[in-house]
Amino acid sequence: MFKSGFVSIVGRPNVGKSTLMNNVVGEKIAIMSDKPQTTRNTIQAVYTDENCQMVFLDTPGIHKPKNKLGEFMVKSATDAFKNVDVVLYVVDESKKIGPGDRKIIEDLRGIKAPVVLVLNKIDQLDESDLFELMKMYHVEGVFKEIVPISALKGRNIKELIKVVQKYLQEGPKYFPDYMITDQPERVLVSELIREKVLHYVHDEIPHGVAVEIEKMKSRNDKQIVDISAVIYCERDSHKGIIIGKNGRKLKGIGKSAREDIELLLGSQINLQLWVKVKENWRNLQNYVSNFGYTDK
Ligand SMILES: Nc1nc2c(ncn2[C@@H]2O[C@H](COP(=O)(O)OP(=O)(O)O)[C@@H](O)[C@H]2O)c(=O)[nH]1
Ligand SMILES: [Mg+2]
Repeated sequence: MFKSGFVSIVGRPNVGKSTLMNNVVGEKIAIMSDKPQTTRNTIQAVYTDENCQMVFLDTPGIHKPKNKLGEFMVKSATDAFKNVDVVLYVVDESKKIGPGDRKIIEDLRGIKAPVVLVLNKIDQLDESDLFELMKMYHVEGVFKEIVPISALKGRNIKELIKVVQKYLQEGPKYFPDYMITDQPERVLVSELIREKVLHYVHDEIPHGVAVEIEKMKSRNDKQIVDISAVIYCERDSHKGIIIGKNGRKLKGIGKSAREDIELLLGSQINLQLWVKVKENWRNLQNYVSNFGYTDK
């Protein structure tokens, strides 16, 4: 019997949802960073083996929205509670259930799909802490199972797959074997660039960064793809920081983005980056939509 289904990955920002999804499918589909709210869209990644197919939905972290972009992100995340076969609720090694998690747990009580608690970052826990945490979540009475993992170190991922498989029904193969994501190449490329920007900048700048691919075209004669992209930020001062002294930071961003994009596309890349300012874009609906943060 072949089983299949949709599995959403939900939880607060920064608990490791994207890292988990990437580890499951073995490719970098969703960008990761130590900044909260890195993921802005719901991203699908497909895991297929001989017995089952799971379509994972990586969602933006659930938080209090402060602008139109935030509203879109939280809506995408909470929509992922509905019409799925299994929900993976990811938490990290925090010792207490804070108000953010409390709200999510209460929402999860009302849903139909089975909820599996994924306790991530166990590489940062000793055994007695792990036991205490499992007990703390167990008494909530919401979770069908509790699976401790380390998404970063790849620990216990296979066991997690087995647990999810248990809760799936017989079903079709929705996607061909070779397909691992619904994200178009252009989007993956712009996300990789955004990831590098996040890596290089701090404070409030990352939240106001968006990347738009203006051109992406392979040359006929050679195995080279020309890409030009604009990094948008919200202030002139931010633009200066992203470019850096003598353009050094932008060069660093370009170099590491190019390396990742070459791995992704398997060809040589000629990458041109520009930085532009669009004040307050996160509150301007047309910009939020233009940057791809829109219901499909
Ligand atoms: N130590 C440790 N760090 C992790 C683990 N999983 C994720 N992280 C880190 O947590 C941060 C947030 O990860 P990310 O996947 O972007 O979280 P998301 O916001 O929930 O999608 C990154 O710096 C990851 O490297 C883990 O298992 N152990
Ligand atoms: Mg994420």
